[in-house]
Amino acid sequence: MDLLDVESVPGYVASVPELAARVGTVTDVREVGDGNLNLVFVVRDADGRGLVLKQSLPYVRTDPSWPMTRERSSREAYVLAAHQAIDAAHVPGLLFYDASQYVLALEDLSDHRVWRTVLNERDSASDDDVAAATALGEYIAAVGFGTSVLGIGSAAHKQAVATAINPELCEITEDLVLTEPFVAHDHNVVHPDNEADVAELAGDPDVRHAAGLAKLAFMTRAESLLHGDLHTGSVFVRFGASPSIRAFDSEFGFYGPLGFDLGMLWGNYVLAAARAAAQGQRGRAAALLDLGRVTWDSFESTYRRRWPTRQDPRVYPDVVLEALLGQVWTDAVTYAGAEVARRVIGFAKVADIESLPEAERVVAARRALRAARALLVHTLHGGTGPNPGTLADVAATPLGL
Ligand code: SR1
Ligand code: MG
Repeated sequence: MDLLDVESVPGYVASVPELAARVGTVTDVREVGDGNLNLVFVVRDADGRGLVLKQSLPYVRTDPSWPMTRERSSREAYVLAAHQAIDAAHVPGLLFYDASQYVLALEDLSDHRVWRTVLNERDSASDDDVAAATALGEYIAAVGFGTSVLGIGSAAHKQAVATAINPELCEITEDLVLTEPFVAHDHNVVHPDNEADVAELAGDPDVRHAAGLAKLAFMTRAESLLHGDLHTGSVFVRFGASPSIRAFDSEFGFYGPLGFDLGMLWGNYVLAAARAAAQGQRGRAAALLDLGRVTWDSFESTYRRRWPTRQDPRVYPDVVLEALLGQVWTDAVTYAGAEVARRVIGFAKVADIESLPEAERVVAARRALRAARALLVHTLHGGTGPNPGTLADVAATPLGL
């Protein structure tokens, strides 16, 4: 079989016993993939039973001249299964993985929406977003601790680090997030009125210093099995009577520094805040920055709750926990800055900024880049923590708040 399409999906489902057991004759197929990489189909039978099929393309969807390993599907299946075993409430259910066709069958979350889309539609602060930010702090801590050497012990950790190796997709992050925004590169395209803002960022030697340390940590510090791409577009939300928050699309997952996932999320709160501020929603922008504190607080309390269960506690007294949390915070601040910078400058931009009218877009991009710079150099310049209010403390002024 080659790549799936809406015509071939019903036959494919019928031919795979594990899928045919879950849905009857398929009567409705919609292709809903809107990311950079994959085909995604929502599949239903006449009784309304459904599932999602996600198949990797052998190239970048938004740039077919860029080849991409299809093995990323196996890696996503591995990460998802590992995270599901630890914190099933915060990821989509993995129903089946077809390694021969690079197809993941996933729980149908069609009654959820992508959090970034929801955030971009809002014009006032919402307790629902606080609930989402809380849930994600719990998720990051649960899987961060539960996949670490503290959670599973030395031998299992070493085996997992080897199994989860994801060199091609890590290289994309090393390039797109931790290198290209800070150097001249064809992927870097901004509005002419923002070119001086980019030059200001790239011209700061401390920015490159911070990016270099962050990149080395990303490449060498195998702490926890990360989601690896935890931006607000990788989060499904269902608010209301039966709330549900799920981190999806973990194909960039690998063993890396725990602060990376937290930093990605923080960076996207800053981008949402830059949009709100450019739209004149100052109170809402401040509330979006405060989501950084919310996620940190729930991350920290979840992590602390797990600490007494750590493996081999002989040389891990509580002072080690405090140092560990300090390192996570330091990493997160820097990765947040890198994420903001790359989403404004580089290959994978975000609707938060791009969908603004031109004048507001230029202002939002300028302010976001100033916030990115402040975050990148914050710990180099003596910022100490953990400080749960870092986003508000560091990014508010650059964002004009
Ligand atoms: C070529 S992939 C570009 C970006 O899309 C993914 O969602 C990751 O964020 C990656 O950096
Ligand atoms: Mg993705």
